[in-house]
Amino acid sequence: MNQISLNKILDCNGKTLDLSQPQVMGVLNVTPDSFSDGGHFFSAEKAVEQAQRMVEGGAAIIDVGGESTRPGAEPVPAEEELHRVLPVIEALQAAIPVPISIDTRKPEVMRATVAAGAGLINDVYALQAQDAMATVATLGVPVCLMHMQGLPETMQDNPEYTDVVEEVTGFLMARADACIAAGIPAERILVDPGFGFGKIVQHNLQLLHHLDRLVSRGYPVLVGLSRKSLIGKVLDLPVDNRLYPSVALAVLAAWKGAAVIRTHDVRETVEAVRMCQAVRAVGDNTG
Ligand code: 9MG
Repeated sequence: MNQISLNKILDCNGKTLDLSQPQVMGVLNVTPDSFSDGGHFFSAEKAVEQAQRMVEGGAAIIDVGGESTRPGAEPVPAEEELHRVLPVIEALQAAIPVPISIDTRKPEVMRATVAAGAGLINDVYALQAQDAMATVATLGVPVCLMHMQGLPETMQDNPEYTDVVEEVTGFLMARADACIAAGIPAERILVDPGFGFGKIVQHNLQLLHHLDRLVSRGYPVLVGLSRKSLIGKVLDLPVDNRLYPSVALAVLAAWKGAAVIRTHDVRETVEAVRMCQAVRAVGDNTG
C-alpha cells in the first residue's frame, strides 16, 4: 500500500491553510434563494457578512458554491454560476483573512474565481469534467477530489458497492495518481469520501467507521456531514434540527483523523472539534 507524507501548510493563492490540526470549512451557498436584500434580489453584502461571522466563529476556510449538488439538483450553466459566485469572491477576497474555496466542477469557473482570489478548488466530480484536471494543474492552487457514485440527478436511486471503503479509497487514490501525472503536486491534493453522494445510510456509516483507512493513505481528508440526509434517516429529524448530530459526526471524523470538516454551523463545530483534538493530542501519553 502506498502511503505519502505531505507538508501540512497549504498555500491557497497567497492565504494559508494550516492542516497540522483539524480545521473547519464554512459553507457559503450562493444560490438565488440565499441572502436576499430584503426583496427579490441577492445581496453579496449579506453573503460577506455571513462569511465574516463564520470566520469569527473559527472557520479556517470558506467554501463558496453557486450550483447545488443536492440529490435531484438541476445543473446550472457556467455563465449563471459565475454571475452568482464572482461578485461574492471578489468581495470576500479583501474582507476575510482566510482562504476561499470554490465548489465547482467547471474549468471556466475555476479559472475566473482563482483569478478573483479563490485559493482552493472543491470539486465533487473529482476533476472528471473535460479539461478540469489540466486547468487545475495550471492554476497552482490545492484541489479537493470527492468521490460520488453516479450524478446528483440520480445518485440516490440505487447505489451499490461490494466493499464501499475499498472502492471509495481506490477511486480517490486513482484520481490522485492521475492528478500527479497531469502535473498537480501531491502536496496540493485533498480527498473526500463524499458522504451522501451515491451512498445509502449503511455505506455512509461504514465510511465514517473506517475513515482512518482513507486517512492512512496520507492525503488530507476533507469530510462533509453537516445536516446530511443520513442524519435525517437515522434519527428521523428534519434538516433544521440536525445541529447536534452534525457536531457529533464532525467529532467522530476528527477523531478518525479528518483534516477538514465542512459545515454550516461553524462555531459549534469548531468548539467540539478543538475539544476532540485536545484529547487526541495527548496520544498514548499517560504520564
Ligand atoms: C459541495 N459539497 C456538498 N457536500 C460536500 C461534501 O460532503 N464534500 C465536499 N468536498 N463538498 C461538498
